[in-house]
Amino acid sequence: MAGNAMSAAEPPQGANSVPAGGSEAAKRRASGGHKTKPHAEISGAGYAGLTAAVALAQRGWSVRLHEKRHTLGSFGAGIVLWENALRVLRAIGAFEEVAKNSFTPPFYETRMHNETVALEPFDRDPWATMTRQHLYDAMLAQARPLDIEILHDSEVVSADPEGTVMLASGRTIKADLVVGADGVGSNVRDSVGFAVERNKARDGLIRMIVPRCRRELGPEAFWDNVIDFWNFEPRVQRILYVPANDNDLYIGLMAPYGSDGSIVPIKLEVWLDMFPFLEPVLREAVHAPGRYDRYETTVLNAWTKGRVALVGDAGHAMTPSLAQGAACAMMNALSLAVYMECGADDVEAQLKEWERNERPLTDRTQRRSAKLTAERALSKGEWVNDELMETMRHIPTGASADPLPGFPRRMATASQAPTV
Ligand code: FAD
Ligand code: 5PR
Repeated sequence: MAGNAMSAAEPPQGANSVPAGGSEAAKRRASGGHKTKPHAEISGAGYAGLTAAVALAQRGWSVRLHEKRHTLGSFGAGIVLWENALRVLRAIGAFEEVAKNSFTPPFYETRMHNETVALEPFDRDPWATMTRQHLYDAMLAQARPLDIEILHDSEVVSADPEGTVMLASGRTIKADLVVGADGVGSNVRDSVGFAVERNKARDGLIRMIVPRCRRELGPEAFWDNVIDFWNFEPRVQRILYVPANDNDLYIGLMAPYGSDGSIVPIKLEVWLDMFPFLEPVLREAVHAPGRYDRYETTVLNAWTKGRVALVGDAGHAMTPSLAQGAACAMMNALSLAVYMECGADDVEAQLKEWERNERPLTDRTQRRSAKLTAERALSKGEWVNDELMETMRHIPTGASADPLPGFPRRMATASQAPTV
């Protein structure tokens, strides 16, 4: 299908499908008026693609962003963002809007068989929970006033190192830079040809948004915490309970691949017999849309080839144990734009520099996260240390080191929380 430009002249088709860039900008491009600007084609309007688009446009690039789906939006229910991701959001101008409808629970609690084994206040480390849609909308709002053309129903079929992208519509476009931000199944990656090492974990999870059920759950203050409920007996099942704002609860139901716990819609009895105290939430979860995703790590021989750069899950998908997949996607997309301040001439050399300097931290993060996942080590609640927090505390290239206004924040009820 042909790509459809969203111009300001078209009415938005709902919250997920809003115009970005203006019709004036589109007209200028159509008449070739952007020739002095270096030009980027980006495949995939997820968090990586949006960050790259905004950061490149902020640096004087003309940008076209292709999204294969009909609506712009985000799959995956809720998300936890740490300080590094919040810093990237500030750099692209989305921090204040994101912070508004986000939450910071008083504690990050870990329970084994419903006994508290860890209770982390994170007094030093800014973090926030939110729905993915809220995060996405705030990022998209930053793209709107910039010189970015967003096309929905526009699938990138392939690309080549000389900077050409081929669309499903049959159209071929030449660019100074091609960004493959098209997720773990990236067409850009697979068509350009990178060696991919894939590691699937034994576990995966179903993610959903359900109502907070605050009253039904009970009066205890701990229902405002993130609570990572692990059970190893009689079988391995885990519920990650994450208040995302006043109304929405993000839950991740983890179970081994192929087990009864991986079935969607969830089988109530499979979860209720191990987590009876979450009954109101589980009854909601039966009807909530969700999908089981097996955890996966992908490591590539390179992130760049010629004028092509891969960013986000296309280049470095990781398990979520450290909650750093989207954070690394955003960091690498921002730093990519910083390296592209060179303009069109030096793109290939600068991409190599970008990968050489920026990649090692992501590599370490992937390894650490995969190890935690493989060992189901979050169940011990002992993952908070300087080594594992390295990525969260990293100042992203292109972001300010100034403290984030309002963070770390303590929102409520800390004094009523249980003691370990
Ligand atoms: P995606 O989000 O996959 O976006 C890719 C986009 O490209 C999509 O919109 C897709 O439709 C589009 N697309 C695909 N192919 C094409 C094509 N050929 N042409 C055009 N468009 C295309 N990270 C965190 O930081 N914190 C967390 O708490 C966290 N929790 C997670 C929990 C789970 C269970 C999982 C699996 C991941 C979690 N992550 C977390 C990681 C995070 O979700 C991903 O790393 C992040 O979404 C990657 O963003 P992306 O933009 O690279 O890819
Ligand atoms: N941490 C977070 C998360 O969303 C998940 C995990 C850890 C913030 C998955 O939802 O280990 O599965 C995890």
